[in-house]
Amino acid sequence: MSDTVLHERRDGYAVVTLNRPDRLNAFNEAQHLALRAALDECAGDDACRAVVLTGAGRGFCAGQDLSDRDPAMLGAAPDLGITLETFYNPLVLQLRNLAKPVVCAVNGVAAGAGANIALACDIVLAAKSAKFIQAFSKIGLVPDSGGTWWLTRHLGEARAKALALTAHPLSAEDAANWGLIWRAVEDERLMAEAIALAEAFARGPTHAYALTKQAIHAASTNTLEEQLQVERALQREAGRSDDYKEGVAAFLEKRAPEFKGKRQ
Ligand code: T3D
Repeated sequence: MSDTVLHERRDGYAVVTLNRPDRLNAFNEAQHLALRAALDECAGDDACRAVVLTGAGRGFCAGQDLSDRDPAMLGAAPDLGITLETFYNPLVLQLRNLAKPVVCAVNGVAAGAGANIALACDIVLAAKSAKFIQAFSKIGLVPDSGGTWWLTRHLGEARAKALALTAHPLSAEDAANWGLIWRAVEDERLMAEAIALAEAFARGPTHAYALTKQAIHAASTNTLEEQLQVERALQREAGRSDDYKEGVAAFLEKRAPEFKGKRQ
């Protein structure tokens, strides 16, 4: 695998690191392909029960590598609809639909698509020094990689529009206080906290986590009546799993559960 992404398998989880630190881990094609491959590997490995996504160096990700878009080199403008369709949109959906928890440890600036890829993860922790920047308007673009969706849903139109139109750098603490991310943590605690979450998830009921993700995703468009039906169907499935039997038995026996993370 290309070294634009580091993929470390640990006991029960994986740490995936964007690794182009001299470009603040901006995406070129190689990094896109390597990240997709790493996530595919995590998805196909039953023993990998959680993923931590982070960045090498002082940034998390500065979005698209703009040196690959230099008009002086390219001449005619590329069709950005095609690059979204080919690279960014599938990546967002891959992160969101991975059937195991994805923890994003935002170690530094997250700009453009880099901010929105972070928001596609299930739990976002950010170092207090990190910032989230919808940098698109600075270069005449529209927020992509789900940015208009996450911002509007999490923050409402007023804040979504202000962040997108001004490219205001949102501090990690404001992002947490506004409900855009889970928590802002001291810089030196970031990886320890992300790893602690992944270790806990690696011992958890993986299939129930996948169903929980599905239910929460469905809630964003469903009526209450529809959502109650979704919960009924997913709970029926969770209730048939060995992990559910184990969870109840462990509770009654006053011991810690030993979840296997399997579907059945
Ligand atoms: O094109 C398509 O396929 C459509 C999809 C688009 C998705 C997008 O993400 S569009 C948005 C692209 N991203 C940006 O516009 C952000 C550009 N970067 C910045 O605004 C700033 O770098 C930051 C605010 C992120 C950080 O600022 P700062 O002052 O902390 O760092 P810096 O000095 O600007 O950057 C450090 C180095 O990284 C620097 O290189 P150098 O001078 O040390 O050799 C800089 O050029 C490089 N870098 C940062 N971001 C990018 C980048 N190089 C290429 N592409 C980048 N996006």
